[in-house]
Amino acid sequence: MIKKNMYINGEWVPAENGTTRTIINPFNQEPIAEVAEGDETDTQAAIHAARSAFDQGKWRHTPAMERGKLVLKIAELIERDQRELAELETLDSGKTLTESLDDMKDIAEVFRYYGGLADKDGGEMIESPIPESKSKVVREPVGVCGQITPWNYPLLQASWKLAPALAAGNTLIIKPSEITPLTTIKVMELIEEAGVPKGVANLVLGSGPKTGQLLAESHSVDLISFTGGIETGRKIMTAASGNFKKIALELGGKNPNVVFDDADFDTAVDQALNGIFFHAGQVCSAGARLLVQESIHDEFIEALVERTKQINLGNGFNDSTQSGPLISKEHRDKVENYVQVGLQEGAKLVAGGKRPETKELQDGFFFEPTIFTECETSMRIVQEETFGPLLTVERFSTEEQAVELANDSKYGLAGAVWTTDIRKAERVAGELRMGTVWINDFHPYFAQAPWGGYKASGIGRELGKQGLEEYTEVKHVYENTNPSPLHWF
Ligand code: TXE
Repeated sequence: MIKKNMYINGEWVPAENGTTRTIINPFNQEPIAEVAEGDETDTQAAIHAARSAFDQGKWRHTPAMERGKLVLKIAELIERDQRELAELETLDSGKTLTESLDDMKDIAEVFRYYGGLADKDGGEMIESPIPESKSKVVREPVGVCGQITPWNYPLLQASWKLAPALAAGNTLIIKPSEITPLTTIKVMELIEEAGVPKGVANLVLGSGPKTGQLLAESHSVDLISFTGGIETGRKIMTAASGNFKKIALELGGKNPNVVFDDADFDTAVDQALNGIFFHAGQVCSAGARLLVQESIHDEFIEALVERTKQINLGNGFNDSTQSGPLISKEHRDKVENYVQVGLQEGAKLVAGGKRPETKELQDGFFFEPTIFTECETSMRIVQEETFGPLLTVERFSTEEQAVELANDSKYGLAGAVWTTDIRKAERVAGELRMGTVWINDFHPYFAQAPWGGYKASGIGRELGKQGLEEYTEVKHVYENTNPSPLHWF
């Protein structure tokens, strides 16, 4: 069994009070690891280490090019160990190994992108309106960053936070989800191997209320970056107000996938399936709300249901598996409960809606890919994030109605539009109130483009240039080149 500790001030340490947590495989509930379970005392020690490393250490004064090289080195180490990392991710999250291997490639690219970007912003001279003066604008690291990540893309989400924070010269404390810490622990080992100075990157393990909450509250932390659920996001925002620390929140979505009748039918069906059922719907940008134009509705649903029934659930380590289990018992309960909600609201269940009966899947947290048709926008199953393999289908007749329905949500993370009329696609993309809009595609994201949400989907952006800027403060330095008395008084 894997046994792991926390990484605080360059040392691997158990929890101060000796507590540990057993990590289980969601495919069969077998224990796979025993890890330290920290609390406020350990979190405080990590904050102190990061604070000292920022205030007294050399890290923030290290030339950006040197920091960039270290981040590039981490990318290389992730690539070297990608197989081990992918296997750990599949063990811990249940996702397929193919998917985990793809994640590791993306993760290495995220480190590589920010490693390369570290020294590209040399500040800016601006034209001062005052004679005999110089004015420049520079970016500096924010300071100590608290980073809290979820369980659906454990290492991917961590990489979006770790790489830019390090490239920009910050010190940090990362707290992965208590149920999926294994790949983040392994990457912290790689960060140590790469030679990042002690105290710069710290890892705390434990529950949200006992560790993450303190990161959000502490006045010694300058920035909190969180990816997770909307209710936890609200708590973090409130806690962060104590010292007005910078906040970055990614809080999920209920993302519309809009299909017009002139779309390439087979491609749109195939991608609608992928949009929702990829990783059992446990994706913040899952296309959980399908909006289909009236004229093709019945034919589209028929094709979709037929394909949905063929999805192969199983062990993420089997090549034939297309989708793994849900992450936990609690999470499956939540998804299962939404099926009852949908039925009570009058939606029509046309696929799934229950746990699979297959014998080999009984010990895992599996749930069948589920589709509800005849949904109304006002229904809870349409408005609330299920975060599981549950698709709701609404109908629309006109372009205006499609836009109106798609925007009728408190969320605004992502959405897609399918049509062969590119002018229409661009009009609709322009009207959607979302941080990402895909035209004739679903799910692509990459290190070079910003990711984040409008409305209740969050605050700030990760990835892209913006993802680095989030980890910087902007300073204006003004110099009078010919100082003389004012004689005002
Ligand atoms: O998330 P939490 P949960 C959504 C999804 C899911 C719901 C709840 O709808 O069903 O959220 O999932 C830490 N202070 N998303 O309960 O609690 C926690 O330890 C500080 C969307 O698992 O938000 C973990 O590290 N931190 C999402 C992290 O917050 C706290 C991905 C996320 O857990 C804390 C995951 C506290 N008081 C779930 N309480 C997305 N945006 O992609 C918990 N945490």
